[in-house]
Amino acid sequence: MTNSFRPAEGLLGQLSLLKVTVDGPVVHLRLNRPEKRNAMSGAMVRELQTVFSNLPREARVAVVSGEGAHFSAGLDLSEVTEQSVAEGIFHSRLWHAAFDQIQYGPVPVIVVLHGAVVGGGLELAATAHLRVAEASAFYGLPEGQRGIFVGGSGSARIPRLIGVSRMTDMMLTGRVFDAAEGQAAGFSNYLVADGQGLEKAFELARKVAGNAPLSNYAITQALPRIADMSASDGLFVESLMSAIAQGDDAAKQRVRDFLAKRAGKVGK
Ligand code: 1HE
Repeated sequence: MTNSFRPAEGLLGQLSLLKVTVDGPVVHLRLNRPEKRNAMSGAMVRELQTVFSNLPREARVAVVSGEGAHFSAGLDLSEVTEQSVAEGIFHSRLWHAAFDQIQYGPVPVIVVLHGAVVGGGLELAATAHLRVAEASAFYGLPEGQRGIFVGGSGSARIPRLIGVSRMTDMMLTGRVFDAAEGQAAGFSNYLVADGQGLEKAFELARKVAGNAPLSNYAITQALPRIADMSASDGLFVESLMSAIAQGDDAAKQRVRDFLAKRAGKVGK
């Protein structure tokens, strides 16, 4: 699968800070600023928003990775030194809009993590639906050391992965988690050897792309929202979502296939 990717056409093929390639239902985005360790400038965040607002119609899943030795060094610090308070708010809100477009866009997103996954890079990783980490990955939130605070949705999304207590420790003390600690803490769903992350992500992408699109949509859209609701409201939404998913022709066919012994069993 890795070799059959082609450059994206149109707008997505013309971006400068992201390389976008496509293989049928799989869209692969690479953060492409390795000389700055994929530090995320406002322009890069806008390009991410552009991609996830303009995915090809046939896209069913997206894989995000970083070029060079690191996934991302986070916020481009060269852009914040002269920022006013108002500009800081608008800048943070730009990240929120772009990252919402990733989490609540039309397709599941799998991110491949290696080297530094820090600050805004970790906030981006937390926005994806699945995380594959290579052994070189390490996680940090140096905002405390830099005298700033997370501004790319990390305060809402990172505690969902590792809890408020671990995030507080990382921010107050500068504690860094290595890949094994990150896997145990909940940063990654899968931990693989160096150089194996993309292969694992594409294997997962094939499985995800094989699901009914409405089912994937329900999983990525309803689950995180239900987690933010009261149990009573959440269960009501669950009933609606499950009835909508079940009512889809793709679901009916899949259930019929299982009953007729044409579909695989769990774990097979
Ligand atoms: C950068 C950035 C950056 C590197 N903004 N330019 N993030 C941080 O505090 C992380 C800061 N970066 C690092 O700690 C290290 O660069 C790394 C551990 C990620 C990688 O180390 P290394 O030795 O491979 O690279 P380097 O030599 O430190 O950096 C290479 C170049 O990238 C260098 O520029 P050059 O012109 O001297 O070659 C660095 O200045 C540049 N660079 N990281 C700008 N972050 C929405 S709010 C989110 C808040 C945050 O993300 S705060 C965390 C910011």
